[in-house]
Parts: sequence; C-alpha cells; structure tokens
Amino acid sequence: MARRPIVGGNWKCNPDSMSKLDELITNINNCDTSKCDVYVSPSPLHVTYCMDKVTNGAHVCPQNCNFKGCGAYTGEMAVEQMKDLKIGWVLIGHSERREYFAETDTMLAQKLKYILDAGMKCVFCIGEKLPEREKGLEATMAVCISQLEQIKGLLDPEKVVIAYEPVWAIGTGVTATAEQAQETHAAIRKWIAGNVSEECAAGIRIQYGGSANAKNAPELSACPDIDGFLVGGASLKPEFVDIVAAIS
Ligand code: G2H
Repeated sequence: MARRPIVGGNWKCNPDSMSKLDELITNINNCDTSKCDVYVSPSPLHVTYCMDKVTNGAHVCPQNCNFKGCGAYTGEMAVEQMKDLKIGWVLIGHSERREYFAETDTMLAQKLKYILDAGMKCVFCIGEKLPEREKGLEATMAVCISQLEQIKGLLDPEKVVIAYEPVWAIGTGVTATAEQAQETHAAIRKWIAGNVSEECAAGIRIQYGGSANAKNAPELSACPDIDGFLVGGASLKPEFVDIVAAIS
C-alpha cells in the first residue's frame, strides 16, 4: 500500500523572538507540500500566529494537549479550542513530555482517545532509551510495544501517525543508522500486523525522529518502512525544506 510521506518540524520551545518566528514560517512556506504532508509544531504561544501565516497547506500541529476538555486545567490546551481554531492535528507523547512532565502511557492513551473522539488527528511518539538500544532489537521493541499496547485499539491509519524517536538520538547529533531505523520500523509494523490488523500495519505511517537532517534524510527515506521524519533541530534551519524534498 502506498503511504503518503509526512514530515513534521518540532520547534519545541523555540524561537525566542517573533522576528525569528517569521523566518521559520517562511521556511515552512518554502516546503513543497504537493507530494508530502508537512506539519509544524510551534510553541503554544505561537500556534495561532502560525495558523494565520502558514499558506502552503502545511498543518499546524501543537506539541501537546489536555487529556480532557475545557475547564479548570491550568496551563493546558483543549482540543475543542484547537478545533475552533481549525487546527486538525496534535502531537503527543514526545519523550521530553514523558521525561520532564511525567506523561505516562495511561495518560497518553487517554489523550489519544480524547483527540480522536473529537475528530482530530494525532502524531503519537514512541521510542527507547540508550540502555535498551544497547541490548538490541528485542529490548528496543519491548519498550515500543509497552508504549503502543494501550493505544493499539485506537490505531487508525487515517487518523494516527506514529513517530518512532529513539531517545538516544534526540538532539544528540547521533542518528540511528538506516539499518537500525528500518529494522525497528519494520518490527513496529509487524507488531501492529499481529496485534491490530494487517490492513492497519500496511497503511499506518511511521516517521523517524532523532537528529534527522538534510544529510541523512535521503538514505533514511529510501528505507521501505520509513514514511517521513519528525525533525527537531534541523527544522530550525533552512535545510528543513531539503528534508521534505528528500522524501517527496
Ligand atoms: C526528536 C526530534 C524532533 P531532533 O525530538 O522531535 O528532535 O531532530 O533535534 O533530534
């Protein structure tokens, strides 16, 4: 089954000024979205500004959302608010959210159900840390499976994209080799085939994230089970356009 590639730029808690934000938005608007879905995940403060300024069909995809609707949830963003702003995608489960904000698999399953029930789409991040990677694929997959187990009933290729991001590769400049990434993507897909359905496994898009850049994107994007990238550091640079072009 042909899967349309998808590349996201996760700006994390950047940039530190509106003038730099304008430069980043120009970069997004320079991406060719004709053969590839593109999304950008800005800081919450910048989401509505980006909604107004992104003009090339790229989606604005907040980096997080609440686990239930509007109300007394200080500091949170409800998907009802996002829908009202015509936002269609939200990203959850990033390792930085898991690590620094104590997001658990149970909470993330609750968030994903809430997002999908509201009619929105989701990029759901998973990935192992260095000790598991050093033990090999079986230990790596044990982590990925534990992060997928509670959401397997919610996996729908039309509505959910998985971002496989090995934590040891995030922001370190150490990228998974094409062999490591392909092997893990294929194993995730095989697990979905056995635990959800063959159809879901064939259709669901799995992005690679972790020090992806314009240099390594061509080799990674040639792998049959890699359907795009979730890009952090390199999405803050002009080369993001080249990463999108590499997989288109
Ligand atoms: C992983 C990735 C984007 P980077 O966090 O989500 O960041 O490309 O900087 O490793």
